[in-house]
Amino acid sequence: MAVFKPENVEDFYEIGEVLGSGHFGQVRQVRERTSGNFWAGKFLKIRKVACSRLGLDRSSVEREVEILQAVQHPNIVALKDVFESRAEVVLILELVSGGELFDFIAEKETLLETEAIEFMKQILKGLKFIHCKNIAHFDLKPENIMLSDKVSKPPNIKLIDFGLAHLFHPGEEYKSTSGTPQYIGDVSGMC
Ligand code: PIT
Repeated sequence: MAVFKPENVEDFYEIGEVLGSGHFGQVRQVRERTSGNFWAGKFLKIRKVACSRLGLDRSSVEREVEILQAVQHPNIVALKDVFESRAEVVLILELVSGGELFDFIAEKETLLETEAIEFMKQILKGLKFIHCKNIAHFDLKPENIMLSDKVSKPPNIKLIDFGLAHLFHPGEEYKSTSGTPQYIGDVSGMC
């Protein structure tokens, strides 16, 4: 079971600028008070009343955290810590400051075939790693493929947002919540 620290995140981290936001809440830059190091804090609102439309179920946050803890890989954003207060859970994640792969490509005049190959290799390495652990991301899109920083050459790909990810148990039937049938391929031969 995932352990969420019951302490106040602000006792340990200074909260900085907003990096992104969505239906779940916000991702903000945070600074660890002891080391001065920068991280990303994902602030998730937790549903307090079962019938409310606002916030996420604690169980879905627990699932996201358990999946992130299982997927430590250079091409997947790392989870450092999890804090929990009355109404929110804060995931402390590796800071990725290179922006979205989509914007990186859009800003360039040309993308060489060798560069495209390098990006594809890194994306597929990350995906192979999670698929071999029976985990499917289920929300892979340009916004969720980021670059670690703006200086590395070649840039390092980081897959983010495991909010919809699912851990499969072999032999168990998977019921899609979206109603969209999901094709589950057999990856065992490549792991
Ligand atoms: C950053 C910068 C940023 C977004 C993120 C991290 C988000 C990361 C993320 C979100 C998730 C998840 C794992 C990672 O499960 O703009 O450093 O929902």
